[in-house]
Amino acid sequence: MAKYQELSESIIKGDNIKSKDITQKLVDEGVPTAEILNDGLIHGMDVVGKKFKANQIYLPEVLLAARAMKVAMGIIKPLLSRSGTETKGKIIIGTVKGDIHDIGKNLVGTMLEGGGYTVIDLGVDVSAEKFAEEARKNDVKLIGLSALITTTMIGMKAIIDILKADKDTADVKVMVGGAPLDQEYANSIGADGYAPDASGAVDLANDLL
Ligand code: B1M
Repeated sequence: MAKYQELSESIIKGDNIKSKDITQKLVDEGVPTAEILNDGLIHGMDVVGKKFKANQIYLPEVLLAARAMKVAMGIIKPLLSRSGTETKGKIIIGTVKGDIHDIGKNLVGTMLEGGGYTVIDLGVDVSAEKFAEEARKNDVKLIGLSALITTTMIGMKAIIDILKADKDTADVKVMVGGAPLDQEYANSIGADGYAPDASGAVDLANDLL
């Protein structure tokens, strides 16, 4: 639809003024947040990824696209998260070591908050030791790992192994996600679950906890 195409274009062109204005306009018009997110913003970012892969654009353009996405996300984030409701429990999330992609992880965090969980976001480039330390400190029952690069998703197994090796964290469940992952990979590293997208992560958390 034209309204989403314009929004996608603003992400592809890295125009953060347009991405902000169009998102705000769509919100004001009462367009469902999920449609703004999936048909406009994420669709635009998918095109950016394809162009980057095909060497049609380069890192600076991707950074501009990420900034345009972040600004738009700032508008819809409060609409995705639910405030003032009782929490269903604590979940730690983070992007694994060596990886600085955080747009998807942040979206997962926002949706989990919207789903009623308290989210402890460790940020990006998080080591296995840090995940284990924070799990012990915060007494959480679920950790969510995100990875966007094929070389960093391999690090997820080390995190699961460290958690399982310590009696204090052996029962902590681990869910994984990120563009290069699938259910088969999640099974192969001993993860308790895999979600393909942010809303799937909420369903999975509800199942696991
Ligand atoms: Co990067 N990058 N990038 N990048 N980047 C990818 C991932 C890449 C696929 C692009 C490409 O080549 N087509 C490629 C990886 C290739 C591979 O692994 N084989 C790549 C590369 C190579 C790199 C660099 C190495 C480039 C370089 O320096 N030469 C570098 C990495 C640096 C590092 O991390 N050490 C790099 C850097 C960057 C930027 C900084 C410029 C920027 C990131 C900005 C930021 O995140 N703050 C960036 C971006 C924006 C991308 C693309 C274009 C878009 C990623 C994104 O945000 N998508 C990406 C191409 C692509 O994926 N199409 C690409 C939108 C987001 C909503 O989706 O993150 O998939 P996604 O999250 C989804 C699901 O995956 C899922 O839910 C989310 C919502 O639906 N999900 C979970 C994610 N985590 C989950 C966790 C869960 C459950 C679901 O449970 C816990």
